[in-house]
Amino acid sequence: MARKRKTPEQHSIDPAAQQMLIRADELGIGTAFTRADAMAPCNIGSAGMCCKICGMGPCRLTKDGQTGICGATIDTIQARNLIRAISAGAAAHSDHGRDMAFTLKAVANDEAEGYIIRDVAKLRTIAKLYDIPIEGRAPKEIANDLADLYIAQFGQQKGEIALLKRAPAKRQKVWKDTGVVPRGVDREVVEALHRTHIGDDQDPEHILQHAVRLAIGDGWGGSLIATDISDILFGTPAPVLGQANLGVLKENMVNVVVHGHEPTLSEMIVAASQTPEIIAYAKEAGADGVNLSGICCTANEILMRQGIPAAGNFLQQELAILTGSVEAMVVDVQCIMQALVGLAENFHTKIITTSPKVKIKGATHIQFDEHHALTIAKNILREAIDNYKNRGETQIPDVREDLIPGFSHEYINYMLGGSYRSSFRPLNDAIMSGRIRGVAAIVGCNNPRSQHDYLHTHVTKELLKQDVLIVETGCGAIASAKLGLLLGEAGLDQVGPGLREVCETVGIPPVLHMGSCVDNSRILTVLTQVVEEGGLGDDIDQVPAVGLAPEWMSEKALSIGTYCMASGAYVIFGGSSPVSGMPDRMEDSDIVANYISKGWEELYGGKMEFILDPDEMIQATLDHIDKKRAALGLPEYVPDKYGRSGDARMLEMEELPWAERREALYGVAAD
Ligand code: NFS
Repeated sequence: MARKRKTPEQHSIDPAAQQMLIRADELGIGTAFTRADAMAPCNIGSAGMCCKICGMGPCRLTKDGQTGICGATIDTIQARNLIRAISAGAAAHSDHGRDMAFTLKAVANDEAEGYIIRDVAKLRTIAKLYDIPIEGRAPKEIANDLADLYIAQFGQQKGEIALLKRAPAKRQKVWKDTGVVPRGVDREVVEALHRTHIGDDQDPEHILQHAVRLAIGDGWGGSLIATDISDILFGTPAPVLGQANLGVLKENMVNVVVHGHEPTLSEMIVAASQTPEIIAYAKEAGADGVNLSGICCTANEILMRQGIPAAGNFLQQELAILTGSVEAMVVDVQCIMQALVGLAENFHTKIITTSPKVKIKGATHIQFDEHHALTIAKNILREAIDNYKNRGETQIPDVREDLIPGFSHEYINYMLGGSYRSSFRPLNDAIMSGRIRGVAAIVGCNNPRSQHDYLHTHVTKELLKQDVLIVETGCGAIASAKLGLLLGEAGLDQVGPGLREVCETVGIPPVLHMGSCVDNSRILTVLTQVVEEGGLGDDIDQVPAVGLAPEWMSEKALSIGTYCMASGAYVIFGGSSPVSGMPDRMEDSDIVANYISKGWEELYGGKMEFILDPDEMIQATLDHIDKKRAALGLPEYVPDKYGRSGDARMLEMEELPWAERREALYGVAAD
């Protein structure tokens, strides 16, 4: 039976996406949206009940009590599938971190054309954490030592990853006591693969304990390394004005879309696009210049540092090409759909792969090498400019939103008190008083199995009404950006009164864009600083905070969820659960689903759950926040307690005659 096709409105809440889906239909071109309609997910595999780790299978377990040919139970199979997904995610983030560390090493040794150390202050701050001498030394000398230390974290065999000491002291003890301290980033990933080979570790809880260990190696290892070095080389983000959605593509310019994850190449393309020779070359080709934009986390990296617009999130990569206006889509690693190449054949767009790790049949490969980055970036741009003359009919949706990204933890610290009194005190105080009920991190992907951007933005909007401060990264952040929630003024009318007051006083949007997915490590740092500031417990699991990935789909998201859980957070995934198991099985006998929730909570104070219904997700978030508030002895959250001071009150008062205003403000009776 043919599956029912969804309408563009059912596929996405984004009007730009809807417009491109209509165009795709008219042109008879398929996209991930229509392919998802046509392809029913395998309900055995999606619930984690299929084992294909050896040649006797695949064994598909569909009845309670059934085992694989080797005798593996459904719980063992689910645990093995889950840890393999988490290790692939951790490997992707961490390999990104490794490449950043090698780039830092090359920059320190004058071997990386075009790069400089932009944030010397951060370099010194980070180096000091590991007792690398900084006084009287040149930045490159310090960078060389830091690069060596960071490179060593990947191949380290014994001991513990050096960055773990940046977690709260109590958390480090939890990890030691539960035996999940990662020794080296690579070692834990390799061990996960070994343990899940046929005939190895078969105790689901023991397998999953290692999942925690390897995920900590991602969050507090590979990802944190990636974020640190990106900031050192390209600058620690601070608020800038940016734009998001397909309407950032321009008719009269050569459109180059950078897509993927690593900032090393994209930062150089930004630099190259602004050189006089490239601008002149574009003008010779009849364009007004080169217009850069991004997709996925590459977009986030250059958006928050340079204000380069984001053309969209994960599900918009094909839609950008459907505008007919993209001369080149330059991709590096991760979240790149193979379908791009076939889709681009309908237009003039060139898909240019650049990573030695990623090639796609039919794409043009121009290999990136950080030693000659600027030259390669210029070559890529020339290739795009040469393609401008081949552009056919275009249709660029006139849809874009302004946003202010760039909330690194350094900037959050600064914005709360300025240069002299920078601290997390005001944030902690606002949470303690109940002006801010709690904090939610809403992160992760898009997934065509659910309506594009709906879950992200629905959950975000509802939590804002409840005075929950939101931080976002990845494709979730781009979803909110497109709705205008990342702009102070634009978002505030949709926000609870207490949170609104804080945002108005500090001058921030109610949703803080903290960067790409590897930058979820920034959230760990913020939570640690909140703990160290005092008043909200002495470990992350006591902070009234929840992490959500409402539209997750990638293995990286599972790794992020696991390390956030291991750090003490309650993590909620939307969509289907990879460990949901057999539908008719008694809930209590779902060993893996129970273990990652209740079992992990006992051990780490955090837990991981998959919740399909968005309103249940919201309720679970609020319940958890309120539970944590109560455990800290904080006053119960009262929705309308605040909101009578600050800008809102001043605006109302402007309406009053002076005598009445004076009375209201200072309690001095009118004469
Ligand atoms: Ni994160 Fe960033 Fe987006 Fe998902 Fe992919 S881009 S690393 S994995 S799809 S959020």
